[in-house]
Amino acid sequence: MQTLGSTASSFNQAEGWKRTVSSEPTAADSDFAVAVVAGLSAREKTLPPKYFYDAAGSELFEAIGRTPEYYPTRVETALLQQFASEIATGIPEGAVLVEFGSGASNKTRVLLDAAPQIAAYVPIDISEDALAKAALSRDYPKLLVVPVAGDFTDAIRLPASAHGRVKVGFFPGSTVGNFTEAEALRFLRSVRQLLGDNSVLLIGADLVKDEATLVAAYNDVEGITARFNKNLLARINRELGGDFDLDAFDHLAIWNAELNRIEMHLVSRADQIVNAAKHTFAFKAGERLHTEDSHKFTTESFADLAAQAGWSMSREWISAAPQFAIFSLAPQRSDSLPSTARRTRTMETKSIKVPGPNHPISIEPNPARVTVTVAGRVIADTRNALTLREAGYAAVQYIPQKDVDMTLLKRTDHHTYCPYKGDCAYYSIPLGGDRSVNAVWTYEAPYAAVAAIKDHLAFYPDRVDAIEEQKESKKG
Ligand code: SAH
Ligand code: AVI
Repeated sequence: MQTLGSTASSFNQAEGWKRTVSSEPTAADSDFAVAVVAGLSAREKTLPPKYFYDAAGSELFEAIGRTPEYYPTRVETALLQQFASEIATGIPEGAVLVEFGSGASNKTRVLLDAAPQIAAYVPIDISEDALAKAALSRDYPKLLVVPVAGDFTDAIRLPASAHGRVKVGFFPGSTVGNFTEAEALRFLRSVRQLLGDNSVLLIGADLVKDEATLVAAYNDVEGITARFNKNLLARINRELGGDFDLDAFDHLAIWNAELNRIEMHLVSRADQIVNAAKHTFAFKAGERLHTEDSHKFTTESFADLAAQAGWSMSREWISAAPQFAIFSLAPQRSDSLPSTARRTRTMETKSIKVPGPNHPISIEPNPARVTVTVAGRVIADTRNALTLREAGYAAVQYIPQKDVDMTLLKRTDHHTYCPYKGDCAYYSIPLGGDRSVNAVWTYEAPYAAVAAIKDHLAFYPDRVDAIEEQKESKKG
C-alpha cells in the first residue's frame, strides 16, 4: 500500500500551552500526539475529526450508516443506484477513479458496477484498516487497484499507473462538510490541480433540512454515534497513554443554524484532570471538547464554493427528503478569463424565486440600536437596522450603508447569488485580518420582494468581534 509522507502539523496555541502543558512535544511525537496536546490546551478545546478513524472508528462509522437515523449513507447509496447509469455516461473509457476518504468503498462498488470502463481505482484514506478491509481487487479482478494511505489534505501524488488517464474524482459521504469553508476551498483547489483539465469530480453533499432530522442523525437512540464520538478518547487512551474515563463525558450533537452545521462535542460531566500524551489537562464540569462539524449545503452554496475553487457545476442529482445531493463538477474552462466574464456565464443559468409559504422571508425595522465591532473598533452603529428572517436561517441584521464606516471596508471580487434576493457582493474588513475576509455582504440590486435591503450591509457573526443589539426603544 502506498503511503503519503506525513507533513509536520503546524499549530499556534501559545496561550494554551502555558496554561496546561508541562513540556512541549518533540519532533519525534506523532501528528496525533501533537494535535491532541494542541487541541486540549486551547482555550476552546477541540480535536480534528480525521482522528476518529482508527480501525475501531472506521467500523463505528460503518455501523452509524446502518442506524435508521443516519440517513446520509442510505440516501446517497440509493441515489447512486438510481442514477448510476446516467452518472456512468460522464466517465470516459480507461478512466482512473480517485476516491477521497474511501472508507469501506461500498458506494464505489455501485459506480464500478455501472461503469466497467473504469480501468484503475485509487482509494485514498487515512485509515489503513479501512483500506485493507475494502479489498476490491477480489470482486473486480480486471480493475487495477492502488490504495494510498494518508491524509488527503496533504500533498497527494497519484501512482504512476494513473498517469495519462482521464481522472474522475469521487468524494462521497458529505465528507466535504467536515471541512471549514477555508479548508474546503483549499482542498477543492488542490484536487482541481491533481485531477487536471479534463477531469470530473463527483461529490456527495448533505443538504440543509429540518433540525429534528439533522440532530437525530447525529444522536441515534442506540448510541452508536456517541460511541464513535467517544472513540476519540478511547484512541487517545490506546495510543497516547491517556486515562480518559469515557463515562465521565456526554455525547452532544447540536444544530448551529447560523453556520449551517451539526456540531459534535464531548461534554465533561464533572471537574476532572486527564493525562494524555505526557501532558495534563483540566476539564471543568460542563466544558466542551469540540470534535466535529458537519456542514450542510444548498445547491447554491455548494455551487458557489465549487466556483471559488475553480470548478463549475455540470450536473446535480438530488434525492427526495431527507435530501442529499450528488454533484458532478467540471474544471472551469474560463480560468484565464477575468472574474466578471466568469460571472456572466453563470448568470445565464440563474433562476429567480419568489418567497412564499415554503420559503418565507420577512423584513422588519429593528427598534434596537445595533453596533458591529471588529478588532475593538465600532465599524457600524445604527438605530435603523432591518431584521431579515428567511426560511430556517438565523435572523440577519441589515444595516444602512450610511451607518457603516465604509473607509474600514475593502471591496472584494467575491460574488454569490441568491434566487430570492439576487446578486450579492462582498467586502473584507482589513482590521480583522484573515478572519474578516468577505465578512460583509450586500444586495446592490435586490429582487422586488426584498427591495428594502437595498443600500444595506450585513455581517457574518463569526467574522467580526460582535454584532450587539441594545434593546432600548428608538428615541426621536
Ligand atoms: N466514503 C465513505 C466513508 C466516509 S467516512 C462513505 O461515503 O461512506 C469518511 C472517510 O474519510 C473515512 O474513511 C475516513 O477515514 C476518511 N478521512 C477522514 N479524514 C481524512 C483525511 N484527512 N485524509 C484521508 N482520509 C480521511
Ligand atoms: C464522514 N462524515 C461526513 C460523517 C458526518 O456526517 O459528518 C461523520 C459522522 N459523524 C457523525 N456521524 C457521522
